[in-house]
Amino acid sequence: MPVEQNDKTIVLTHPSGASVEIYLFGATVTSWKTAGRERIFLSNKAHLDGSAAIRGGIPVVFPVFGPPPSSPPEYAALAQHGFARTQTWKLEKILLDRSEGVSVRLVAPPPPATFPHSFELHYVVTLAAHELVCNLHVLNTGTEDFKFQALLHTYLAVPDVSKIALTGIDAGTSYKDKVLGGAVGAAPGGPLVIDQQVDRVYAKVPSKEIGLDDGAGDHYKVRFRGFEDCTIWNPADVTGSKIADMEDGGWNRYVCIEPGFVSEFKSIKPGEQFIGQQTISIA
Ligand code: TA6
Repeated sequence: MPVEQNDKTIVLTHPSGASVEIYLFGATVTSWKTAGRERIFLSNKAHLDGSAAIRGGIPVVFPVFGPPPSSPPEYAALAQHGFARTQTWKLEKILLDRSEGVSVRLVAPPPPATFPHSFELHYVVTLAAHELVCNLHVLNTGTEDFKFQALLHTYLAVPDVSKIALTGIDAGTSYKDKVLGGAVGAAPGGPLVIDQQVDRVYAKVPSKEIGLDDGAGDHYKVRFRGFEDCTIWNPADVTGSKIADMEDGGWNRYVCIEPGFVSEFKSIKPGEQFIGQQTISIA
């Protein structure tokens, strides 16, 4: 069976042998295997019982990224990275089940009562032989404009983060450096290596494509549409060792490449839909 569900997870299996596991809690992709290898980092200390957002995988960040803004009040009251990653989603439909791809659509429950906005949130995950596509759909079902931030917080597994190289961040792309208290910089162009903690929100990345050389022979491309920004995060030992649900030394075994719409808020009109897409392929 290419799509199997139990009370906690959905597992998609492709005829090539590739597979994806999605937790209903947060609609969090927790595993993506191709060619017999795990491509997604999941901390061995992650809480998988719904008691906290899952550490690792691909958490869905919505409707705010990072700490919430100080106003309006219903946004200010939100938790870091919003509520979508701690809601229990449902499998709504199997969209495709063939060799070209196996695809499912999940739907989020209504938002908390303290967030009185009308919208529908769907997530479509499609698995092909060498590719994983994640589409976040936000539909404004209300009568007023609806504003939000959204991001896919993808933890890609790498053997040794100090040996990787990231490409595709065009010279001059402006970024906010959260390690330096939000200082603004401009990317120099050329490959980015992780030789210290990195937490940067690159705004409106022109290429909309980040390349990852994992330093051990694998090359990934992370392409995005709808999403315009991309956060690159690795906490290194200095911050990673303080994260309670991070496995020992885990920070050395992943890089977060996070396409999103987060450098400002996206606003959609009544009846309008936003689709943020991330495609990860193995070259
Ligand atoms: O996307 C990067 C980031 O916002 C970092 O600042 C870092 O704190 C990380 O997300 C993890 O956030 P979390 O709430 O999952 O601990």
